[in-house]
Amino acid sequence: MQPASPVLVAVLGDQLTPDLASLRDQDPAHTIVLMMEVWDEATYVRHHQQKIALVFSAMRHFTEELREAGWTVDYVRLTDEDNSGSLTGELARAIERHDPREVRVVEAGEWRVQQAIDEWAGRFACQVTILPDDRFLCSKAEFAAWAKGRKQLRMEFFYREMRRKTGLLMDGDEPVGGQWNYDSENRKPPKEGLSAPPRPLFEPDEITREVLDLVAERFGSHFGDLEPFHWPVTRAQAGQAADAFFAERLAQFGDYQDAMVHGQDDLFHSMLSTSLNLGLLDPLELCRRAEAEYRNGRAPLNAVEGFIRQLIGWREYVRGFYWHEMPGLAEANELGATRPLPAFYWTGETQMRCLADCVRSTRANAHAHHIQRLMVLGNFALLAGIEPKAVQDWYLAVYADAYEWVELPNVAAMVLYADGGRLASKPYAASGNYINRMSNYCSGCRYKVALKTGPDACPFNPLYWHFMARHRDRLEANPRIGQIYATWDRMGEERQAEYLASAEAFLDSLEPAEPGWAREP
Ligand code: FAD
Ligand code: DLZ
Ligand code: SF4
Repeated sequence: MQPASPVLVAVLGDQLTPDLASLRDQDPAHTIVLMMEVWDEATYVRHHQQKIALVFSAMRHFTEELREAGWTVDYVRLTDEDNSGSLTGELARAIERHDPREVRVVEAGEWRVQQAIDEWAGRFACQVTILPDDRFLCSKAEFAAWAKGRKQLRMEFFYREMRRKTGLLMDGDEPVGGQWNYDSENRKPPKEGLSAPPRPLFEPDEITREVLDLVAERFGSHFGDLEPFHWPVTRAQAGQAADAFFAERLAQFGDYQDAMVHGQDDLFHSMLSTSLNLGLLDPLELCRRAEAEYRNGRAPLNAVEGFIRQLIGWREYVRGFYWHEMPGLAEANELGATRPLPAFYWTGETQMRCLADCVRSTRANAHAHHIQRLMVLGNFALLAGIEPKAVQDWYLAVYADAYEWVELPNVAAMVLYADGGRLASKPYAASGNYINRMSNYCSGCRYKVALKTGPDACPFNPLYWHFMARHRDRLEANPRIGQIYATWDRMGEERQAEYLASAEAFLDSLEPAEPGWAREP
C-alpha cells in the first residue's frame, strides 16, 4: 500500500511557536514542517544585520526544537543550491519534493506576505488551508467589529475591552485600583545617576556563529553592527530574559517608562519585543506573570498596569489597526510631508546629542526604546516634515523587532499623524523642553535647549513652531492642541518670523540621505 501523502506545514520566520495553529492537532508522523530562508524576506528592506541574524538563528534553533519533539522538518537554507529566493518559489519546490495532500499555513504578519499566500490556493493543486494567527488575543474580525462605526480608534477603549476579556488586573467588573490606566504615573524624569541592572546577554552558540558568518558575508553592507550579538534566539533564552526582567526591572518599569539616559540603552524596559514578535514568548503568559508580581506585592500597580497596557493594549491594538487600515495606511500622507530623510538617521552624524545617541543605540543594538523612537527620532521626523515612506522604511529596516504590522501603525499613525488622526488624538509634537525634562541629553549638547531661535538654539524649538504654524488650518480646531495658537499669536509677527527663519535655516542645512540604505536602489 502506498503511504498516505503528507501534510506540509509552512512555518514563517516569525511563527516560531510550537503550539502554532497550523501545527496544533497535526500528527508528526504524517506531517512535514517546511521552513525557508529566502533572499526576498531578507532583503525586502535592507534589514539591520542583527535582525537577519536573529531571524535565521531563531529559525534554525526552532527547527532543532521541533525535531527533538518528533517533527520532520524540511529546512531550506539561504545558501542551498536552487533556492529560488521567495517563499512561494520554495513552497513550489517543496510540493514537488513531498507531493502533499494539503498545505497548511498560519496567516502572515505582513500584508505583503499575505498577498503572496493568498495566491497559493489558485496556484497549487493540493488543498491550501490558511489559519488565523491566534497567538494574538484579538482576532482581525473582533477588531473590525470593535472599530465599526467609530470615527476615531482610540487605544484606551480597546484596551478596556481587552482587560475585561482577559480578566487581567480586574476586581470583578472594575479595574484593580479603581483606574484603568496609570499612564500619568509612567513619566518620572530620570534622576541623577539613574541606572538599571543589565539585562542578560546571550553568547552566540555554534548555530548562531554560523549564521553570523553568513550574514557578514551576504549582508555585510546593510546598516548596523552585526556584533556583539546578544539576542535570545531560543524559547529557553527568551524565558530567561523574561525572568530577569520580572525579578530585576519590572518594579521600576512604570516610573521610568518615558525616561532617557545618555548611553543607557535599555533602562528598565523589558527588551522582550524581539522574542514576542518571533513567537518565542506568549504575551498573555507574560501579562499573567506581571499581574502575579503585583498581587504578591513585588511590583507596584503603575509598573504592572503599564506593562500589561503595552502588551494587551498597544501591541494588540496596533496589530488590529494595521489590518483594519491596510493597504491605505502604507500610502497615507495627510500632512503632505515631502522632505527627504536626513543622512544622520543612517550615519548618526549630527550635533543634536539626543538624536546622535538614539541612532548610535539603533546601530549598535538594532534597538532603541519606545520614547527614543517616539519623542526623539519620531518627533524630529514629524516636525521636519519627512516623507512618510522614507521614515517607514527606516524604522522597518533598523530595528530587530520590526515587522510591518507593528512598525507601520506606530510610524505612520502615531509618530507622523499621516492617517490624519485615526489613531492618535493629536500629533505627538514636542519642543526641546520635553526632551530636556525626560532625559539628560541636553546638558552635553552643542545646542542650547533654553534658546528658542538662532544658530545655537535647540533645533526642536523653532521646528516645533514651524510645524504648528504650517499645520494651523488642520490643528487649530483640535481641542487637545488648538489652544497653543493663542501663545503663537501673542508672540507677534517679528518673533514669529524669527522662529520660522530659524527653523528654515536649520532645515536647509540638512543633508539628505543617499538612496539605497533602506531598499536596493
Ligand atoms: P517595553 O517597553 O518593555 O514594552 C513591553 C512590550 O510592549 C514590548 O516588548 C512590545 O511588545 C509592547 N509594546 C510597547 N509599546 C508598543 C507599541 N507602541 N506598539 C506595539 N507594541 C508595543 N515595536 C515592535 O515590536 N516593533 C516595531 O517595529 C516597532 N516600531 C516602533 C516604531 C515607533 C515609531 C514607535 C514609537 C514604537 C515602535 N514599537 C515597535 C513599539 C515599542 O517602541 C517597542 O515595542 C519597544 O521599544 C520594544 O522594547 P521593549 O521590548 O523593551 O519594550
Ligand atoms: C524577517 C525575515 C527574514 C529576514 N527572513 C525570513 C526568511 O528567510 N524566511 C521567512 O520565512 N521569514 C523571514 N523573515 C520574517 C518574514 O519576513 C515574516 O514572515 C513576515 O515579516 C511576516 O509576514
Ligand atoms: Fe536634543 Fe535639543 Fe537637547 Fe540638543 S538641546 S539634546 S538637540 S533636545
